[in-house]
Amino acid sequence: MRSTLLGAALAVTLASPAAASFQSCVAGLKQEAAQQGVSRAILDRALDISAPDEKVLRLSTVQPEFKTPIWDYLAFLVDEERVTQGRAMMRRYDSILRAAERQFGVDRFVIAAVWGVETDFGQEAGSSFLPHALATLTCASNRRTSFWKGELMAALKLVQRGDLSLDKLYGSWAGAFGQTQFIPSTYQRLAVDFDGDGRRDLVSSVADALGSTANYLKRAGWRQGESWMFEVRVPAGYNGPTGRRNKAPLSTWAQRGITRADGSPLSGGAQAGLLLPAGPNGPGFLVFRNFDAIYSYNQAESYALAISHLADRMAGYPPLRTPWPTDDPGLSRAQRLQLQKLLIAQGYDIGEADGKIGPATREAIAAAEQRLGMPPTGRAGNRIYRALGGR
Ligand SMILES: [Ca+2]
Repeated sequence: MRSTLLGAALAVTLASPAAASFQSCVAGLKQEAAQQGVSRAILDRALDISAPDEKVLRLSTVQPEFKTPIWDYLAFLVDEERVTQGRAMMRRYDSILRAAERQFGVDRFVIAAVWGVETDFGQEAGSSFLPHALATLTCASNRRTSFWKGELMAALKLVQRGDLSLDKLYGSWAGAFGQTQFIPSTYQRLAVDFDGDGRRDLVSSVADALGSTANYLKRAGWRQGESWMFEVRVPAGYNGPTGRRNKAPLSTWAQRGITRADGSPLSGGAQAGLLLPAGPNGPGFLVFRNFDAIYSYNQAESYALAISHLADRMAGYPPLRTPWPTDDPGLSRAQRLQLQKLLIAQGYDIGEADGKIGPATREAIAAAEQRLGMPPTGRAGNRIYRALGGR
């Protein structure tokens, strides 16, 4: 009886219109890839799937319900731990970084900062199997399906070409993978074999990953020897031009009352735009053409700020001079982890402490805030951290 019921349930699942249409879509993708030169042997192993990757579907539809303040974002992406580890990694891979800097003309601190922000220097490259993830997005989502299909084809061709074996194709749900998180089409276009073994392996070869990142930034318009960003001091009540694209010579910014962060004057004709990510009362930054090259890596100013600042910190420059306009600053990764442990110790059920602030942690923070008579923000900030005994 039980087995009959189970069998019936299974038959219903397999025959459901959604499952059938997913399978026929995947069969179509296999055929198309075969026509583009990918072998049947690779395709049978890459796309031996009968149902969508549910986790990928879930992640692809999640709306970020919580807007991260810029000071939180920078506090965990550019914490002392990453700066210290980054300096150690830069010493360890010094000859590779210097070779990439020489060949592509891109500053080695920025190359290393991309590596540090993207995967914590190769430690967190993602766990989704790309062919499954990209077939899911092509066949079972209804947004940008031709884009996802192109990425799937590019990933399969990397294997066909001999750059990578299939078992290296693990990355983010959206297809970015390897030590510096290229999507497959970018990989196909811009990856370089920087260790000279004949294959472009951005998963296992640090040299290939760093060389390819330098090549990417060069192609994105990097100008050798020029600055990318520096912090500035903005006059109180400044309401003049801002924005990455609103560039003007440094001499013009000087006329607008802006100085370097230490108060020394600006001069010269180099073109820069002014960013005030937290308004005129927070830190200000002049950003140059090279900042735009970094921006193109991930199309977000906060991201480019994090890379730029991490590069500066690894090069020995100090933390920002102007504090963020908040009385509740952000937490480092170590503090986030500690905050979760404190919540668990107080009986909040948030699963295991992993340092990642998800919905369960935010709910527990809000409950803890409420219990302590604080406004329930659900945000992992310094105030709740201290209130729970963190230091
Ligand atoms: Ca190689």
